[in-house]
Amino acid sequence: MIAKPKVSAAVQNALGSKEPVVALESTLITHGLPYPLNVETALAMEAAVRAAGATPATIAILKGEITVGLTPAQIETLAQAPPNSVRKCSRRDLPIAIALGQDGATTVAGTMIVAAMTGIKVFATGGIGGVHRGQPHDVSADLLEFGRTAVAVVSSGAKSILDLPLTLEVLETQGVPVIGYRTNALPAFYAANTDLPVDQRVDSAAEAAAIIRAADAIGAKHGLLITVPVPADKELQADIAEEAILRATSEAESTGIAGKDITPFVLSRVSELTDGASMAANIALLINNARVAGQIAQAYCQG
Ligand code: PSU
Ligand code: MN
Repeated sequence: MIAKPKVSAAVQNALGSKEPVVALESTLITHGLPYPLNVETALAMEAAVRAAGATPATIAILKGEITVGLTPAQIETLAQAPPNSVRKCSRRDLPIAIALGQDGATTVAGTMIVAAMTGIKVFATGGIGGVHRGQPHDVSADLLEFGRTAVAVVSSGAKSILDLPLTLEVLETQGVPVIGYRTNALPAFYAANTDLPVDQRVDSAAEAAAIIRAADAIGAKHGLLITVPVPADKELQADIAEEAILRATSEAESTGIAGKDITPFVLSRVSELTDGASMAANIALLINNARVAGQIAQAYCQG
């Protein structure tokens, strides 16, 4: 028996009439941002998707049930949940959360899996997981998911707390195209640019949608990464970001923070070290990525 996601009426209707839908993840709500910024940002991302003419589908596991299209009240409940009471669900965690009837927040990998099960092609987030610096064997399950799940993920690259060249290598190995939306260089999450080239620049949602359709047409089983730079007025200067990241990652190492706790720790520590500037950048890029994803989903449906 295949577990059927519980899909909201709005999302079901949109999918049934081939209207654009954008998947949104929930780990950034429970592990990425503090309350109440987390709920405000999640709702602002949904509004940005709607303003672009698409239907948002925020995804989580609620009491063991895969839920697609959370209500604002469900988002609020997740946002207020005490730390560590909601399981961070990547691929390996999904069956555990479902079997035990737990609440789970889906990561990029977890959300890609549920989006694909539901028939949603476009997904917006902040930054994907990648290869951790100094720990080339800590490869986020997000990266491997791109190799086997055909969803287009709109993000500001991989979080710059990571080793970006190694992250690109893992994507390349798996045949995942890295597209730059109005950029030639891979964005670095808090900062708009790196010196790493993307595989292809596109300048419109229509061009991005054409590449997703071509991937469908050749029967591609893998995902696509569409990268969008952080809005210029909220960008964090690369050297300031870098200094805070280096400090936070070395603190994580010396205090023994490991595994799935590294990313949440480093995100919140970098925010403290930059007096909240990194969080302002994170929120701005999340909302902007939701808007661009809405436009791409729209163009995809029109093709
Ligand atoms: N983007 C954000 N904030 C986040 C994340 C993405 O702006 O918190 C989350 C995503 O859910 C992503 C996860 O899958 O961070 C990566 O965690 P890890 O490095 O442990 O795989
Ligand atoms: Mn990891």
